[in-house]
Amino acid sequence: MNYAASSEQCLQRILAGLDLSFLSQRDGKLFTARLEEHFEALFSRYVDVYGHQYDCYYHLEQLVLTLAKGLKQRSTDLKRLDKARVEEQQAWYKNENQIGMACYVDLLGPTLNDLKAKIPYFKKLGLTYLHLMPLYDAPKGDSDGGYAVSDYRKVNPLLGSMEDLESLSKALREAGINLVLDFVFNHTSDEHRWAEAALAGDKTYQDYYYLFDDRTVPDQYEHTLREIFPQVRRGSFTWNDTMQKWVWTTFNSFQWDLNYSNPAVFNAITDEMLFLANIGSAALRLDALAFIWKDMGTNCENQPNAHRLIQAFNCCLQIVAPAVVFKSEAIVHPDEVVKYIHKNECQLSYNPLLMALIWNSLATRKTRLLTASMQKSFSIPDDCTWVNYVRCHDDIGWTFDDAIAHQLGINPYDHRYFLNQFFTGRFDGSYADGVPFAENPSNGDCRVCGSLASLCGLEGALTRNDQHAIDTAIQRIMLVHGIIMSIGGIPLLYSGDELGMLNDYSYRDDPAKAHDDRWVNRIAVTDDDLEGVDLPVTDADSQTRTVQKLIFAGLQKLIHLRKSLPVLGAARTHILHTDNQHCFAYCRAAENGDKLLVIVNFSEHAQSVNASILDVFNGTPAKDLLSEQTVTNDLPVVLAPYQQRWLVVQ
Ligand code: OTU
Repeated sequence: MNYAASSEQCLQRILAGLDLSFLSQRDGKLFTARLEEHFEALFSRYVDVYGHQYDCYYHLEQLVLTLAKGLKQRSTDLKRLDKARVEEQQAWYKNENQIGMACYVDLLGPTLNDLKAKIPYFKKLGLTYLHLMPLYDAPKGDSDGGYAVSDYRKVNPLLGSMEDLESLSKALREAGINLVLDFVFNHTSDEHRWAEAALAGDKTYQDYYYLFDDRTVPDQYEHTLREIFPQVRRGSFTWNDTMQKWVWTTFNSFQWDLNYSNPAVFNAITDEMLFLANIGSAALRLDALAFIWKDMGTNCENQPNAHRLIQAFNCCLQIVAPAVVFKSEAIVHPDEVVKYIHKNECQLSYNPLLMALIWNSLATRKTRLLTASMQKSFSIPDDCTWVNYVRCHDDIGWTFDDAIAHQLGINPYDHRYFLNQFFTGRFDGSYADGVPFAENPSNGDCRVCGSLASLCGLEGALTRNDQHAIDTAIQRIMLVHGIIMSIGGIPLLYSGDELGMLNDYSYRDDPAKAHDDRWVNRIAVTDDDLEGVDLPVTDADSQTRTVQKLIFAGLQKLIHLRKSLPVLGAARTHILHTDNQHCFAYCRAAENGDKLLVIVNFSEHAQSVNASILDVFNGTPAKDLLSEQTVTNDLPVVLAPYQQRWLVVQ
């Protein structure tokens, strides 16, 4: 369908009917110019989703009003940033200097003001991107780590105030660090004012959620739905006594799914989104975005209308706050993950496939699933970027492509069972200390929790006081970080991993956390941990302190090196085949001919890779930037246990 003519007419009518005199002359002009550029895209998505409803036009008009108010509230500072970013030749997120970290305010701060005081530490590490886990007002006790939001405009009082957040946001910007905030828009908490109005019987707000009088419709949906947290509740619906209705709750029972088939919900949440954009966030993390549209008879994930709505949100940002980009959090089948990645949808995306398969290769010491999967799925549009991570606050799910596994003769069901056994330490010879998560009694499905260091074997090694095992665990930690630093995209560290923090089992004594094993890898980092961690190891250092310093120094070195290599900015990645099943290799290649060849050894034995891998350098001798060794191009490339080489022409 061609929307051009109808969208133009629609816009003229809307503008003629709205009183936008609250905008300054300058803002008014800016607003009209941006609408002229982006309204057609917004209109087409909105009409595709809501056009069949009698009041679509009314809601679209209201949306334009919301956007105008959003622009009015945007600070001059941020408007300047919008202009700069729109005019940028190369998007900031494509730059080799980008290094991210995700942290919980209370676990690192513990308040926003304390976090501000840690900016020098962030700079020491080289961070340019800081994702603060949800810091909004949320129910006391269990709030799913803040992912049950009661008020998007209020900071959780334990962490500080909105003024504190704004001040931190400004300080980060001045320090060259991009602030990333969560946009939790699939659900609100049951204490959000919309939910409270629904509970009080207000029909308008009951329509903000999916409510059902009896089990008829929920049962029909549940035939095809996946259970996300089967350890806390079976199914995807929760009975509410007050309303005498079933509520759609994909996650916990206190997280009510928003009803996006109602355009008023889209508009209301856009208003909240613009508020978050106007705090000064450089990117919004779209939490659980795969779930926002429900279609009977499907698994209600990754539906076409979910994509349209995210594109519509993106248009709204282009109109009001174009400096802000979206980060997709789609932890789904790899073919679905990439569908969210587009300049007009999400410019950034977590790379859950790389994450899961790095762990797979650590367990199996084999790389064929990793290589085959990355060859199929790594490539995304040039104006977007991956956010590569090895651990985050969540569990690890084994979301690889079954078809590729089958082609390699791997039974995906059995293999996932093996991975769960391996990482929970139940497999003979495993070094990992993980905890099973969300075991589903119906289908045996399971995911894994645990800190990076504990999953890499450091916990067991320290307990046994086994120096060789400690060294090996540190090598694994460096290996996996080396990959996320060099494969292309923004590496995202998880707070505490830069110090090799071990699992924290204290959540088991806290009734608000005990049922959610993800808390085992949500670990407090204290000032004592940070203080002096960048100094050289001394005899006075405890074993733990020594390990922290070694890991920190190793990471600093990788970060420093990454920032010195423009080929890790805007360039392409080619995933290579090696003749050695334990080794993984890729080549970064820039338009100007610059190349970086990375080869990693996933096994605890020395390995070698045929010299033909060096053909990418066309006969020019290469050197390894990490070991500073030269490699001769007619001899196999030798790698020590868990060694990685970053090769460039000499
Ligand atoms: C996200 O994760 C968050 O990362 C979790 O911490 C939240 O609990 C959840 O949303 C609800 O807000 O199921 O196990 O992509 O994997 O969105 C984690 C699909 C989750 C899900 C993902 C979700």
